[in-house]
Amino acid sequence: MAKPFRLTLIHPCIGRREGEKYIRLWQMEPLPPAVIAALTPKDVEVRFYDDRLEQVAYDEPTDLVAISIETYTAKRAYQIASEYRSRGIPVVLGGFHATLCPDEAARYAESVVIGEAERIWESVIDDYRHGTPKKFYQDLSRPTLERSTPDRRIFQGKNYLPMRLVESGRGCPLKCDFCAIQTVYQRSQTRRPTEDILRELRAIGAKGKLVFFVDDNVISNPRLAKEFFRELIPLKIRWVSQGTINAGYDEELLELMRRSGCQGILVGFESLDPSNLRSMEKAVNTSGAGYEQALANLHRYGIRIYGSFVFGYDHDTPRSFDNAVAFARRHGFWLTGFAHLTPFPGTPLYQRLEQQGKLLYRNWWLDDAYSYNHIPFQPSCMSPQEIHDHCIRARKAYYSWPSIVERAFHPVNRTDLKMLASYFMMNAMHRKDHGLRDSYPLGDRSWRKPLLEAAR
Ligand code: B12
Ligand code: SF4
Repeated sequence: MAKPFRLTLIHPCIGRREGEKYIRLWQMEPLPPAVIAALTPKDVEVRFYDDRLEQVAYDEPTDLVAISIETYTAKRAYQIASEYRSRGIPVVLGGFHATLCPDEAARYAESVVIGEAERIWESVIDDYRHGTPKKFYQDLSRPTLERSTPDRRIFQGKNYLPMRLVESGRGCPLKCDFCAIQTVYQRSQTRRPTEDILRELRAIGAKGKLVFFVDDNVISNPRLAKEFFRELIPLKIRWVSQGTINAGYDEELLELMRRSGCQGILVGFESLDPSNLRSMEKAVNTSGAGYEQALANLHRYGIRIYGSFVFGYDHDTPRSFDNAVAFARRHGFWLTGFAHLTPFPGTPLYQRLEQQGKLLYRNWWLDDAYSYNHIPFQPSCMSPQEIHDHCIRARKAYYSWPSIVERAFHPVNRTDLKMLASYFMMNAMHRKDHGLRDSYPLGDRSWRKPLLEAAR
């Protein structure tokens, strides 16, 4: 009998400080390797290592290694790829960063998958089985998501946060200039068949549990979102997701969100300054009746808010940070992100900053001088250091105990004891996170070899 083909899937961490373990804080089940496992032919032997939680067994025999990369994990992924390739094992890279920078990824791997894997992954396996691999695999159109139910068997024995991650749709039709989603999915969205999602929710025993729909914008097509939420009601789950502020202007949508178990959504407010919102092309935030009205409506339906702000646009001043903290506290946001603007490769923002000569590194994600929370471009409004310091200060103020306790008393946060317990746990995790991650290295600092370049 022929030996089975062996595939090793890897989910890389961002990096590691010399001699230290990775930060043990936000580790949830990673869906990309589980979807790749589901697309892999059944006769292939699949193993999975999560580099955030465990040591990768480089010497374990395998025929092919597949690594999912994001921009923040690219350097670490290339280190892992080099380890395997120095042992003669071929590596395939895929995911967001491989799609945004395929030529760069191709320097450190035998093959690169550009875009979504649903229609092409089987042919990659087949080519490797027959010794005829190609350098690039690309699906130019968007696949349907009928085969995208993750194979969660790869998570067995790994200790993830209890929250269940489920995809209901992929992509977003909007065009915020900083967002990698709009570049990768070309401002489009696809949805998984509702039956598949409901089956998956039942299979993972989601009733009564907290589910995170990882969609980039769960309400971007209100008609389809409403149909989906109607179908969700009988399952009696509790869910959180990501969406845009216009959800707050549609009472029918809000009612269905509430009835289907929505506990909260992450909303990108990005800025309180309309000129900044115009430059980032976030028109959805300036249309409609305004933030105040939308938030009052969302809260009336019991929907908690994870607010997200970004700093570094031309009209930001030190006061913008204080205003954002005050706004988030006044509205009792469950959680809030205060992030600096990050130019991800391939985005309109990156191209603009590059043309203006404002990028401080050639490829910040690979540069040894760059680390997490550093601002890789020259903002017009303040110095990179000022933006960094104000972001840290905003997080400290927002996650101070007086602010956490004050927000806990907001009516939307104190209605449900289970959610209140989770409120304190999540806020405490954020409080810890901002100190731990500051200046965190990209790539493992103890890895000193040069990255192994592949044949072109
Ligand atoms: C859930 C999520 C998180 C969770 C992590 C969950 C976990 N598992 O631990 C949390 C909230 C903690 C998080 C954190 C961060 N995230 Co995040 N996150 C997501 C989100 C919303 C969903 C990811 C997901 O599960 N997708 C579903 C899978 C199935 O889709 P997929 O990854 O696209 O996979 C398909 C293809 O890309 C391809 N593919 C993927 N991998 C591979 C590998 C191979 C070998 C092949 C062949 C194909 C392939 O095939 C798949 C099927 O078609 C995405 C946005 C998104 N829609 O993907 C952002 C996203 C991945 N995150 C992003 C970022 C920036 C971050 C942070 C850095 C934010 C920050 N500043 O701290 C952090 C740190 C990330 C880290 N790596 O440690 C960016 C990455 C951008 C980029 N250029 O890399 C994204 C794209 C969001 C965005 N708006 O731009 N995140
Ligand atoms: S709404 Fe969100 S997902 Fe959509 S383009 Fe803007 S930032 Fe990206």
